[in-house]
Amino acid sequence: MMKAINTILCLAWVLCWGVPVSAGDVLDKVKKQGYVECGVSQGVPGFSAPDGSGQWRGLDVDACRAVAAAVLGDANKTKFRPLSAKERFTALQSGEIDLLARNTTWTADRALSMGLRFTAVLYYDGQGFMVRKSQGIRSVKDLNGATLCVNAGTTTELNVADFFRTNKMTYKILTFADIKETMAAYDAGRCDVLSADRSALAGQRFILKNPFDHVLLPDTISKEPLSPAVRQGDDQWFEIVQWAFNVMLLGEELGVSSKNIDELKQTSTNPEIKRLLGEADFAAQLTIENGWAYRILKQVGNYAESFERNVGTGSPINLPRGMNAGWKQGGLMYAPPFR
Ligand SMILES: N[C@@H](CCC(=O)N[C@@H](CS)C(=O)NCC(=O)O)C(=O)O
Repeated sequence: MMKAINTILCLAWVLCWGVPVSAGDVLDKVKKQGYVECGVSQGVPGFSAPDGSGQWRGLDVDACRAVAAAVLGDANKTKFRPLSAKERFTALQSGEIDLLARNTTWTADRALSMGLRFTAVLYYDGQGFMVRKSQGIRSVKDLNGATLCVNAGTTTELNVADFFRTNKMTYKILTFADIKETMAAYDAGRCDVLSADRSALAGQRFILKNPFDHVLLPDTISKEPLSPAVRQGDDQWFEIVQWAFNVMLLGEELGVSSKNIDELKQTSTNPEIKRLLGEADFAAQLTIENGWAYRILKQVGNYAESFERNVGTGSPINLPRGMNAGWKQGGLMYAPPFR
């Protein structure tokens, strides 16, 4: 009887949440395969997109590279699997990928009903709207009756429904599985509005035929805390992924960058920096090799370096730090103490 109940429960788990995973499983798998496999987007510049030479780049990509540097000693021991918004959760649930780092919003439903654990917000975002300048639209309140192009399987799609209903506005929505199709439909004039995370729109405009014929409306209609996610059940892997990112934040806060790290390792008397750079870096607790935080900061850099390189004002995406500034600068980026 008990066996039958167990089988049913197990089947229900597998059907709803995928293959069960227990502590240590993912790290063992990653060590055996020799790389960390990360689910990424099909191309969102600044977050995850291949550059001219086919190298994946972006904030999400760096979060993944940090994990590889920590657990395998080399940030390049990564594989990136492009996934549509719809495919991404199944790929994680089934264990096809070790980590999802794909401009994914941390929501209650995804955390509580889908067997996922979000590790740490790597970019605080919100949903925005892009329109053609020639349309003369100034705010979302001018969008009554508009046709919108969005990606299927996203919070974007759900927020549009809430927003238009709440504001008693009518709308038509065209949804596409692939971002390229969404962009092409908007570019071809099949819809009046392109809606997505603001950070994505800032990068996506460069895919349009005439990027500066379009304008991003000032309104933000949602919270989109973007975070990597792992499967529930493997606490050890969760901690590794979470602390790999925390180290990037701590590096910025403590002024440790890929450029000055070797000098600071020799000369710093700051106790937290000394712990971080190898004296007591909790490697044993994470069951990885000592020096993991050093490897992340040396090979990938701190959060400020990653932000500037990928999406900052010095990059084509040109996003200000805003909410994504460190807490000492009045932003939301805050890592627990390293002690
Ligand atoms: N953050 C939102 C939206 C994520 C999303 O998939 N956005 C689209 C529009 S920019 C995208 O990234 N598409 C890229 C792709 O299809 O690979 C979510 O988690 O649902």
